[in-house]
Amino acid sequence: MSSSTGSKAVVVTYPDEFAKNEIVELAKAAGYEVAAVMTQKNIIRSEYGVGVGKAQELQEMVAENDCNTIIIDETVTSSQANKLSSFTHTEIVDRERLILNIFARRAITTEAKLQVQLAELRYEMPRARDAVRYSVKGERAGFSGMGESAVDVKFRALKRQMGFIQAKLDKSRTARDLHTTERRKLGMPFVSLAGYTSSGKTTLFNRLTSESKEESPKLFTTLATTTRVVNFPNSKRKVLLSDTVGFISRLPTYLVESFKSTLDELRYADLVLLMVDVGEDMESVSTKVASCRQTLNELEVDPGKILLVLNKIDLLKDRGSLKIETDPIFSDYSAVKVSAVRGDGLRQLTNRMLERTSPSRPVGKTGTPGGNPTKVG
Ligand SMILES: Nc1nc2c(ncn2[C@@H]2O[C@H](COP(=O)(O)OP(=O)(O)OP(=O)(O)O)[C@@H](O)[C@H]2O)c(=O)[nH]1
Ligand SMILES: [Mg+2]
Repeated sequence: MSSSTGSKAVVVTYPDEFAKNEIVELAKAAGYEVAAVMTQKNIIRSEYGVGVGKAQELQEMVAENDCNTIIIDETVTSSQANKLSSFTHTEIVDRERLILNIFARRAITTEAKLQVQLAELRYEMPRARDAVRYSVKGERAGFSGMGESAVDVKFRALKRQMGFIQAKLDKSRTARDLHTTERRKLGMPFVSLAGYTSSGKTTLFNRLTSESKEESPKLFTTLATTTRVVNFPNSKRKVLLSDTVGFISRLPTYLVESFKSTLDELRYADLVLLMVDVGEDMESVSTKVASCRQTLNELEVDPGKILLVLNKIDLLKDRGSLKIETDPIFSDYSAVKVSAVRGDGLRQLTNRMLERTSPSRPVGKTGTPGGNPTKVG
C-alpha cells in the first residue's frame, strides 16, 4: 500500500537486537521512515497493548518526532489498537498488518495478488467480529436484533469473498499442477529454494539459471514463484529450479496458508535447498534456521529432502573455521557452503543437486529420496 510511503513511525518492539533490527527493516520495506524505537518486555498484555506509562511515553515520542503511525511488533486486538489510537491520536499498525502491507506492495502476479487478498480477509475476520460486537453493545437499546444480524451479514460477506478468491486460486493451482506434470514427464527433477527473506535465494537462482530476477537487501523482494531449467556444465541432466517467497519469524499461520499454492512447490520438490545467511551473528542464524524449520514443518516438507545451503561465506572473516558446521542446529542436515554473489562452492552445490536428484538414488516410503545426513564438505 503506497499510503505508508514517507510516513513517519515510532516502533514498539522487544528489547533484543534481533527483534529490533527485523521490525525496523520490515517498517522500511513497507515504506515507513522509522523515527524512534521504544522497547517493551511484554507487549499485548494490557489494555493499550503496552502499559499506561508506556502509552504516555509513546504519545510524547509521537509528538516530538511528528509521527503519524505507531508500529507494534506483535498482533494486537482491535480493541487494544482502538484504545491506543484514541489515546495517541495516531494510526496503529501491528506486525501482521505491516507484513500484509509489504506483501500488498510487492505482489505483481495475479496469483500473488489473490493470495494477498485472501490473507487480508483472514486478517479482517476476527477484527470484524470485534468491530461489530463493539457497535452491537452501543445499539443494545431496542436494536440488538439488528446488531446480531449485522455480525452475520458481515461474516457471510467475508466468507463469500474468501470462497470466491479461493476458487480462483484453485484454478491457477490446477494449471500449475498440469504444468509440473508435463515437466515431470520430461523426466526433470524438481528443486525448490526455501529460506528466510534476504538469505540470497534469488541471487543463487539467477546464478544457476542465468536469470535476472530482482535481488535486494529489502525484505520480501520475491513474492511470486519463478521456475527455470538448470543446465550443468559436466552433465547432460537438467533439473527445474524454483525461487519463491521467503520466510520470516512469527509468520502468522494464515499467511502461510494464504501462500500455500505458492509454497506447495516445496512439498512436491524432489530436493529443497534451504538457504541460510551465515554472514550474520550466530544468534540471528539460529533464530532464522529455527523459524524456517518450523515453517517447512507446517508445510509438511519431508526433512529428508532438505539440503542446507550456507550462503554469504564471503562475509565470514575466517572461512576455515565456520563454527556453524559444528552447531547442533545443523547436525541433522547435510550442508554446502557457498557465496551466491562470488560463486564460491557452486560446483560442489551443483554436484550435490545432481547426486540428490539422481534417478538411481534409493526412493523412500514417501516417494522422495531419503535423507542422508552427512557433514558439511
Ligand atoms: N555478501 C553477500 N551478499 C549476498 C550473497 N548472496 C546474496 N547476497 C545479498 O543479499 C541480499 C538479498 O539477496 P536476495 O537474493 O534478494 O535474497 P532472497 O532470499 O531472494 O530474498 P527475498 O526475495 O526477500 O526472500 C542482496 O542484497 C544480495 O546481493 C552472498 O553470497 N554474499
Ligand atoms: Mg528473492
